[in-house]
Amino acid sequence: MWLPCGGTSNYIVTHFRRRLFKAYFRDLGRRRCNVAAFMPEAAGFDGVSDRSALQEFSVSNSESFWAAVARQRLSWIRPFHTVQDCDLSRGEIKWFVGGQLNVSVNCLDRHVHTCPERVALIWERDESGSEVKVTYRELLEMTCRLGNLLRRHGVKRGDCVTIYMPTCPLAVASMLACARIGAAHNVVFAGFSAEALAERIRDAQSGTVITVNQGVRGGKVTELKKTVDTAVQSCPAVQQVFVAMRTENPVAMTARDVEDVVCEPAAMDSEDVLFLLYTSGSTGKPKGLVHTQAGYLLYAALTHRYVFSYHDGDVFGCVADIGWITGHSYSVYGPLANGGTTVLFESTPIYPDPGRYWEMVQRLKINQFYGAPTAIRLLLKYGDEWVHKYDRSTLKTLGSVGEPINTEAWEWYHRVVGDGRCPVVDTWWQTETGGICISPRPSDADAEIVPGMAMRPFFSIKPTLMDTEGKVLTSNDVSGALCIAQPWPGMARTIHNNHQRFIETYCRPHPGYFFTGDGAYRSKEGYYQITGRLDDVINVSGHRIGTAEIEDVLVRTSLSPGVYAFVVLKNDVEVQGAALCQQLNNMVSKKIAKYACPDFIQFVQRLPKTRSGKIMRRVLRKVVERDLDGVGDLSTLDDPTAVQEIIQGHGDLCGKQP
Ligand code: 6R9
Repeated sequence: MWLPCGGTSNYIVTHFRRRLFKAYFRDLGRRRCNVAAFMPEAAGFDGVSDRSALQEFSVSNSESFWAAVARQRLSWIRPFHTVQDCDLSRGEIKWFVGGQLNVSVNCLDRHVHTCPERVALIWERDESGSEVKVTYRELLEMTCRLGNLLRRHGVKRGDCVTIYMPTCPLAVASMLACARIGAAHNVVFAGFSAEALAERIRDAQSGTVITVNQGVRGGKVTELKKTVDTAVQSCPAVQQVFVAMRTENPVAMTARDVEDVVCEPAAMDSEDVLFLLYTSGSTGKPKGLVHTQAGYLLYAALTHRYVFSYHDGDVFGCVADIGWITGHSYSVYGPLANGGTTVLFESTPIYPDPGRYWEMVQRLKINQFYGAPTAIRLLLKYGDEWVHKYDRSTLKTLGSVGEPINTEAWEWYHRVVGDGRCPVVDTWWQTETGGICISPRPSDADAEIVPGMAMRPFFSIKPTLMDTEGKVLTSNDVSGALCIAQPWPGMARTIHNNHQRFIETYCRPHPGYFFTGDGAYRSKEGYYQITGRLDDVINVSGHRIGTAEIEDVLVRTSLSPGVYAFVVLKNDVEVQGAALCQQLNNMVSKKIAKYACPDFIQFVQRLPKTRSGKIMRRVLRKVVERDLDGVGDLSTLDDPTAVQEIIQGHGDLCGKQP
């Protein structure tokens, strides 16, 4: 329509503009409101109107992002004055400087004020069907009693307490009691030998040990107290050992003095040590990675909330042992900081039968299930019936952690366990990173998830790939060494008593970046896929290739093997020997390239693994190199007889006795 010049037209145009503007702002308001409903802090971030803007903001304004989140999500005794003071090249990392808080108050007291009877812990005991629930009020009482007990026995702020206990409420209360009185904890996996335990107690200079009389796992009793007795013989600094009775109901332990249930929390500086956790190094001694108070807790809480989409009232089922960083961040600190209900799993995936996880999901009405690919692969072998038997309709998110999850296992997890309706989050992180760094979620509800890919960086995480010369790879569809380009609050601060080793391992390889030691591929779409430890990269005919890539192909045959190729067969494999080798070689040749075919394939019963299921590849390499003196730290090995079998088999295969 033609409009004459003059007032009318002006009016129409302005009116039209106004309507347009209104609509525009309404829409903006809605988007803002959406992103603020997703994360309330986002309302205060300039220009952040949707989730991708929020992600960008968190990376380019990481200080403002973390400052807002820290103020909103932690209770402070004294506010911080400096958000961060970091120099990655010198390995100096400080967050929330000047701030004081108490981690146990953040995990307990503030929830006791609002909802004392909410269940904090569900202890899924080894004996299936005998779970014990512990409310926030009860857990605070247990923690305070233990805190007072430790204080009465001279444990002070800055001391280190070693906890050698199975996954149970008392172990959690012990961790929190340390946090309450300002002592650091050092949880040692209760499957480790006396020697491994002693080494960790000595290195941590720990004067106090907390343990239980006996452990029970998979129906087997282990003499934990006896192991401690043996260990402490070579630990002159140990002055006292506290022993709890595993058979006692922890809730029944409450009949003591009334004053005991109050334990004054220590005001801790943000950068005081919260805990040490030992992880095996590639050579020599295990490393005691050090995490501090505020940054670690905040990072564990935020990742727990957003990666798993954890909401109030959900039951979170992380089946990791508390002796692993996964148990620290996602069975204890993350869920409790968020006031959540968390499952403590004491058993194994196949006790009393391979339906254990799913029967538990049904009985405890678990909403998020978080486990390791090694267990998923094991259960897959037993078939779908064990899963179908149980109602899994409460499940909303499935998580995987610890190693690359191969496509077959991912698909089974998604299709069979999750009935194809739950997002599967393959979460990449390390003891060093404190919490999840790369994971498909958070992202839009309908954003694609690619099987076996960790995909997207978490808030403020800036992954960077380096080529072999140490140059930053900027394009997509490339592989390189995975580094993280800026500090984040959850990262480890040092290696206990060996800052030099910290610098050399993580800071020196790529100055200004945190070096993870893992390799990764960035896809055409910009998604990250972890290809495994860089020392697991093999160089065949000049091509660098991650062992995970070959494994993924081998596993997709109906045969299910491992690596070198060291190959573990499923029970029902009928083809054997040379014919089988040929078949495997053909597969690799077709799916990757001829050059990637293994020269030797050794069939083995099992592989040397750590307790958390990681294959100890350097042990395999040393066997092949016949350098048995050079195998390094074996203290985390699950079953040493596996190594003997492999040495024997290798000798047979190569026609020589080892
Ligand atoms: C949390 C944890 C860390 C190493 C890490 C990497 C491997 C962990 C992974 C993964 C591929 C994943 N890893 N998660 N590899 N995809 N989703 O496992 O800590 O015991 O310190 O091990 O585990 O190699 O560097 P930690």
